[in-house]
Amino acid sequence: MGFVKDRFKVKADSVAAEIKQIIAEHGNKVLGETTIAQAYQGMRGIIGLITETSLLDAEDGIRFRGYSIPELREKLPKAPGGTEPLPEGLFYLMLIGELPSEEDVEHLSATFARKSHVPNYVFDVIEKLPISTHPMTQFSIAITALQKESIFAKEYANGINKKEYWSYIFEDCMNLIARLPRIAAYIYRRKYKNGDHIQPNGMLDWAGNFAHMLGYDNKGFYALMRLYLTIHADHEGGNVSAHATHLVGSALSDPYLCFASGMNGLAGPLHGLANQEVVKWIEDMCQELNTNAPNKDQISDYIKKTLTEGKVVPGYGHAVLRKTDPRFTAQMEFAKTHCPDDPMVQTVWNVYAVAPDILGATGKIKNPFPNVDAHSGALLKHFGLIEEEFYTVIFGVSRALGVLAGLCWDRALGFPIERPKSVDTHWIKAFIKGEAVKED
Ligand code: AMX
Repeated sequence: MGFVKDRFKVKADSVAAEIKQIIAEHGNKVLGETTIAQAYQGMRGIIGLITETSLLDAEDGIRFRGYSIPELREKLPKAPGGTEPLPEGLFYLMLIGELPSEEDVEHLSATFARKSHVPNYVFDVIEKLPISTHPMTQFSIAITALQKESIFAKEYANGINKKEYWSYIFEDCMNLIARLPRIAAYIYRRKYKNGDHIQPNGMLDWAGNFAHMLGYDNKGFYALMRLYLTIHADHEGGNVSAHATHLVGSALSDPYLCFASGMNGLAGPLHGLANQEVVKWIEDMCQELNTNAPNKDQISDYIKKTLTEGKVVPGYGHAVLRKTDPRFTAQMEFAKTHCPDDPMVQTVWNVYAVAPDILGATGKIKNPFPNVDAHSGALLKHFGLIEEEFYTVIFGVSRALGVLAGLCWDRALGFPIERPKSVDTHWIKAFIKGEAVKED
């Protein structure tokens, strides 16, 4: 795998030594209290995970190894003549902890291209599924089928020293990342383009080749894919897709099994499926109002109606963020350059103009601002990728970069099997009364 793997090992050894010292000297220091409400309500705010790749601040948004999204758009290497960062560069940053050089990114692009072959039996598995199967289900099944290729699983079965786990996990992660665009594009072309598949172009970067295999060979779409696959890659460790990947990995399941689990979580409407839901919500609104350019009053009424019907307004709200998501802002800036007059893009902006006040006025929605999913669908639609059921798969291809870099760190740092304590409501009632309850 070459110098990236060697550099990762050097970094990981040094961080592992630091962590050992931190635990020895400060292991008993209290990180926070846990309340009954937190135990019942999704564990919000409990610090119980270590994720080295990125850190989320409620006000500032996501930072990857300390770098914000605007900084990354400026500092990460770009394709020749390109305007947006190459996601391979972000992967390097998350893995190694330092900004890559142009050569580092070229090396990763070439490595992914070289490793991208997908065995035919995976396509056969996809072909056996009904064409109507949701693209995320097809994606998850294909990733699980590919598990047969896991080097870690084979070596583990042969018997390996704990100290070597990280090395095989690393190889599996690289192979899986390399193969995902081909699998995703295959699912897209099978479902929406009559199985008219497009062969990979090994000269292109990871995102450019994905755009090419999807069938959108234009500069604007290449730029969108590079931006999209960069900004969706990671959002610290507690979100469902990252946490699921990490949790399953703690049982020493190989990266294929872990990532399929993460994708099954990303497929939920409160997580990654929200990008598809946003487009459906806008289209339903336009259909009901019989216009493709609803005005702000009409949009306000439709938001209120959605709330009255007990539904969520997709693309708004967040478990941690308390401001407009910088990933939304990055896409808005991209749209201002590439497609400011697109009717759906304009509607996204008009929703943004009115939704925060209405959602805020409910008094219960903690974050009335847009998240990443509020904008992405309108951009994809603009470039002709109109099949919104596929959007979460693109999110998933990107998310692989973060969660699999995280998995490499998990094994390199020797993290143990994850097993938080759970209790039942009987236990909680006894605890409230101050009675002792027997624990496992
Ligand atoms: N529309 C309507 N109601 C909303 C809302 C929204 N956009 N966001 C939150 N609420 C409601 C919650 O459903 C909850 O209602 P309840 O008390 O009746 O159960 C109440 O407001 C409090 O929720 P919260 O603490 O503000 O949010 P949360 O941490 O529980 O949930 C999230 C966060 C993202 C699931 C939620 O905001 C939501 O459902 N948003 C819409 C779906 C969406 O856009 N998801 C994508 C998130 C980003 C991602 O992972 N890709």
